[in-house]
Amino acid sequence: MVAEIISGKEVAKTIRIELKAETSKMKSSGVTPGLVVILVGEDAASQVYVRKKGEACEELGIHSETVRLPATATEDEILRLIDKYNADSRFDGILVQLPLPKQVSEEKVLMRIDPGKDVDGFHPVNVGKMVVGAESYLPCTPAGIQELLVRSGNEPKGKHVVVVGRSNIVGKPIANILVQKAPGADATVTVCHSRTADLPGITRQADILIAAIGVPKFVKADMVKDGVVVIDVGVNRIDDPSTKSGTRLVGDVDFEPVKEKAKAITPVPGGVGPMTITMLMKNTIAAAKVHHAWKG
Ligand code: L34
Repeated sequence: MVAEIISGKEVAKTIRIELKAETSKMKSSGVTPGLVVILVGEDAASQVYVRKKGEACEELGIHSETVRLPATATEDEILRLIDKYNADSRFDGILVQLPLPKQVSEEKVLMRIDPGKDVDGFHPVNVGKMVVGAESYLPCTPAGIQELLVRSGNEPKGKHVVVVGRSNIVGKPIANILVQKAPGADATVTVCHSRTADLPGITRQADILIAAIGVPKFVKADMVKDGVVVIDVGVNRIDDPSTKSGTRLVGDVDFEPVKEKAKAITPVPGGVGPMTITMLMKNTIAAAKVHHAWKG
């Protein structure tokens, strides 16, 4: 089997057209959604992601501001900034880009964000709502994965989904979302990680394999079964002297050989990444609707 390539870029484009229609309607009744993105430090990948978030806001008519703090910023400084934006009604969403420098507690920072403005879905209140299946802001990467599965005709219902990776940003939330008794979910979910015994034995059982472990080309062809659907969440920059920049983006999946066995697979770049950004836009628009009691 040679896999169909699931283009996150194309699906994201379609969703953005839908979202643009929403923001246009909202604007005509005087509501402009607003998002503030806080970026601490100089991490090169974070700079790229944050820039893309600003561009997506621009495209959809969402008011956005990016606040850049030096890597030496103190926890207190960041907490005070969050307090300021919690109280600023021009902003419906607040996002603090991760990772944060080591002197800053991620947990403290995320807990300071008003859960009603937590468009990342990282606040424990929203995490709790997600786990019990209540309505909440779903974390953007997992929400994007779910949307990509459904819109590409790969409904998770009744399927064995194997997640490789247990981060708070991807592994844990996607497992929770897909195990829910709900449309677009209803899967049987297994979560594997760095301490899993016989990991290949488990990944080979996957109907849908979600690779979010952060190791370039970790998933090899002999770790998947024929006809698997592969979602590659990894965004790893590796050296490649044959390119102009000297580097190249690869996922957590050994793409070429795995593609030969899979039914469908997401590429890197152009797979999950653009979906993450689009789900952030969706959450920001949803938050604005709540804040303005907008019924449309
Ligand atoms: N708070 N921190 C917070 N929220 C998030 O949702 C994120 N994440 C992850 C890292 N930290 C975060 C992102 O925004 C990962 N992430 C993210 C966002 C966008 C892309 C990848 C990861 C993306 O657009 N990727 C492009 C390639 C970008 C490039 O050229 O480097 C792609 O096509 O995959």
